[in-house]
Amino acid sequence: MSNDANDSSDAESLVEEHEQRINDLVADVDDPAELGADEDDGFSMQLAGLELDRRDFMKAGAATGLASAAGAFAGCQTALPDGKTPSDSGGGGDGGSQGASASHGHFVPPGEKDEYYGFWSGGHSGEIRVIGIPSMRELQRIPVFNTEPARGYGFDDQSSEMLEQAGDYTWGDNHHPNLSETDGDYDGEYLYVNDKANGRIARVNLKYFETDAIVDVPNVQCIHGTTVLSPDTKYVLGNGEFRAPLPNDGRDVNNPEEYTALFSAVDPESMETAWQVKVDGNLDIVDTGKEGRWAISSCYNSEEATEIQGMTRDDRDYAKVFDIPAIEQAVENGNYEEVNGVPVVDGTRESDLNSGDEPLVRYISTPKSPHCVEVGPDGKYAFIAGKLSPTVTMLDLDKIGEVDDPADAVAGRPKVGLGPLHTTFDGNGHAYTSLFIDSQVAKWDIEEAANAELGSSDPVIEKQDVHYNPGHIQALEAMTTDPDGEWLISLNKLSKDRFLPVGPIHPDNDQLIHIGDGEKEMEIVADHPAYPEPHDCVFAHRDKINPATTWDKADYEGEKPFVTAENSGVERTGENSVHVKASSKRSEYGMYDFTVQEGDEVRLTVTNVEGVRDIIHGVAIPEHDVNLAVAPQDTREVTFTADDPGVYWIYCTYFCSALHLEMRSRMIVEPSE
Ligand code: CUK
Ligand code: CUA
Repeated sequence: MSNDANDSSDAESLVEEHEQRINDLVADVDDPAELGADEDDGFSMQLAGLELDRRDFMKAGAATGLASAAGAFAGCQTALPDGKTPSDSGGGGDGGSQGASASHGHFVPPGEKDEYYGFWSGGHSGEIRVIGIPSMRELQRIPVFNTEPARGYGFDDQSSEMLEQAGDYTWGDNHHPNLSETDGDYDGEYLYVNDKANGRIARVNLKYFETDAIVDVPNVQCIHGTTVLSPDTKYVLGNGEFRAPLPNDGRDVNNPEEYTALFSAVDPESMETAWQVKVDGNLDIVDTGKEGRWAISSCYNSEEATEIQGMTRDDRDYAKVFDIPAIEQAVENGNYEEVNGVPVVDGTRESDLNSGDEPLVRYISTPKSPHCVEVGPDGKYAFIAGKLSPTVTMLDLDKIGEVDDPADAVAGRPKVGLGPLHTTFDGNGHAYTSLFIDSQVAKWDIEEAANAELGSSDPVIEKQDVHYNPGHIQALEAMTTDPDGEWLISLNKLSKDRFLPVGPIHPDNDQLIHIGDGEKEMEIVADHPAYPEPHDCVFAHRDKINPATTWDKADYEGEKPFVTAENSGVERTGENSVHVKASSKRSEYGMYDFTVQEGDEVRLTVTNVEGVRDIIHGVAIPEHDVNLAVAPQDTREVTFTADDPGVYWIYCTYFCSALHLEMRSRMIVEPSE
């Protein structure tokens, strides 16, 4: 096992080595063959009295000197009306009136509400974060693949059983939140998100802002790109990124050429895996057309290599276009192999199912290790960012089913800058692409790109420096058929010098950028530190999301009892088991104490009988790892064993009233003899 990257040990040569590798890999679209030698990529920025390669920001280890350079940088290109740099005009993003830009305030005064919900993936925190736009205030966190004491998630029986059945992992790496759609617009019902780490897809119920289902997708190790099938959420689609033996049961471990990547479709209601498609190469990001037929995935490892040198060898990879109705037909016709209970259809290039006029999967050559796929609001084009090519490839989705050679569906390929990762839209004919290596957002004209020569940079209208190294960017409702423009978020991977230092693990930096209707220049108005590592976010106007403010007990009728003060009590259910039921209200539980026997398995059911919003009662039992959070009209249950005799104070963990501290009960565990 050799790994060249470890050969040099001092920090400086590691940086040089990385730079060299990137320089060697970043392709020039005009002539990919010629790049990769030692030539300069020609990219530099002219600053007053200073010429600095944009990527020098990647190298700078110390904040010293960087801050001033960054200021100069931002100032040089982003001309604000008053000549200030973005950091002068509110980059601090502290939410005060000083924090709002002179021209485009994002400040939401006390007592007023944001216009948009933003749902952020939490990366390896495993959670979804709800952030108000434009204030950037964090409103809520929804635990998904993690456990969360403040919400009792992973503590009560229901959520811990769900996590257990979904593989019993202690974490997940969520990247791509997607809102459910009806008629191509957000219906406010559900949010779906992937777990890249363990190959899962979860569903969050937006009535309660709570995870209500998780599927551990069979036959894949990781689910990366994830999307719902527009326009009516027929499936949740997930890309298996890591190629592995199928099934991964010990066969073919030393034959990587036999490994395979799978494209999976999950039923959004039952949350079961409906079918999978085996493909050549790997699968990275996915989006769908607006009419329910096409799903387009990127592939960065067409080489099917197992190490970085091989994965980046070729100058071309693919976009893969899945024909959903054709796949459904193949499944219906029985043209599949069942693996671990799931129909797996063969969508490799050699497959018979791919030979006719209606192939299941169309392979379209694309430069080079592409990353994102996003379909524009009118559904005409899919935009595939080149990552190691400075271009975005536009696929004409109307043509895909008509042309003999799918390559003829390529409708444009503007050159936008170095390290293009993701594209978003303002609904007025502009695309915005994040440039990871250049640390910029490029705004460009879609129709001009369709008319320009491949590789032309003419369609680029403007570039905005961001700080630093953006991944996803999202504009308001950009994934619907009717984007709202106005604001764009750049989810920057690195924050470097932008915040007070907090040790060597830095926050990410989500920057709020005013784009208006796309006719004016972009303007950064806020920096927002984000706990690592959000990848993507999605926005919905507040009119489209209607959460309940208290529970509706009809939603759990038949599953859990509703416990009032009158029916609180202890019921012996077996020789070594009891069912304890208690109501809760300000400021007492249904019982001041209850008694169980040493060794009893205790099922504890607690209802919050209040109907007043925002009055939550907690249930903590010291030394038993018991922690419930019970919202008004909700009931939660937990099962544990009373192992050791003694007295255990039960207390409420939410400061619910002036008598909150007195809101207590005693669990008395009597010795067995
Ligand atoms: S991926 Cu992270 S920046 Cu998982 Cu959508 Cu592109
Ligand atoms: Cu109930 Cu504090």
